[in-house]
Amino acid sequence: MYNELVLKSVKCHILFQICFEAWFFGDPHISTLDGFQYTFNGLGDYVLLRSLDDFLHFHGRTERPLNTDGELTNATVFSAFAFKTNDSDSGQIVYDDSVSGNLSVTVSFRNSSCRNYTIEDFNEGLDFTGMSIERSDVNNNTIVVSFPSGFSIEVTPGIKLLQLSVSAPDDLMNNTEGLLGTFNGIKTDDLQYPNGTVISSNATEEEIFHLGQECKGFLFKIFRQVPSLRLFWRSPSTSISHHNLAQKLVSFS
Ligand SMILES: [Ca+2]
Repeated sequence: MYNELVLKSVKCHILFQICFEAWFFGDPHISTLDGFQYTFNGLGDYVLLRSLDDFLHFHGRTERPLNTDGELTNATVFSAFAFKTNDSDSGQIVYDDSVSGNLSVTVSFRNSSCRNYTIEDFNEGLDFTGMSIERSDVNNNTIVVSFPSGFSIEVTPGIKLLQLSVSAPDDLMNNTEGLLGTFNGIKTDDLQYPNGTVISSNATEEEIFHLGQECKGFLFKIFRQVPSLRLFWRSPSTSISHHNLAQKLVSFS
């Protein structure tokens, strides 16, 4: 971890940018770019971060993992991420234990063709239009996606889930919405409905769950308005009908 932080600091220093980081683990515990931490139990596709100028789009998908008997568990975990900017190719990283390294990467090029990769393909790093992807030289299970703006994501496979770390340049401040928060240096306003209504940073898990459902609804509204922003082109491995079970999965205390 120490070496990783040093490496990021060096990278940011070279870019003359201050980096802010967000991260989350399984049964998603999210830490926003402003450092607000919460537990999120939504099931489906969500806006993790969208820049208000509509340039950067970063989505995440949660699913219910299978247990050793092949049955769906009552947990939700992040299973896929998708990302693009308005002048880049589109990328998708999916947890896939049938491939080496458990990460299946698909890049959809601006000419509408696409190609699949595994982590070994990024040993030397590959440059795409508007983004680059490389295997981390700190943790060789990790894929690092970097955009020229300084925004970068690191995806690491866990046990039937994906872990994520995000670095954002200060240029993104006052220009984000989504589950990674309203990035402005203020922790207490990170949980906002898409209409801008702020909910309390002391919100219950149930209130946060409903916020997440709004974020999901917002994602679908974006799709209706701008179909090209449907970043995921692979269906979830669990049926869409399972999304209706989301409420039942969460036992709010
Ligand atoms: Ca904030």
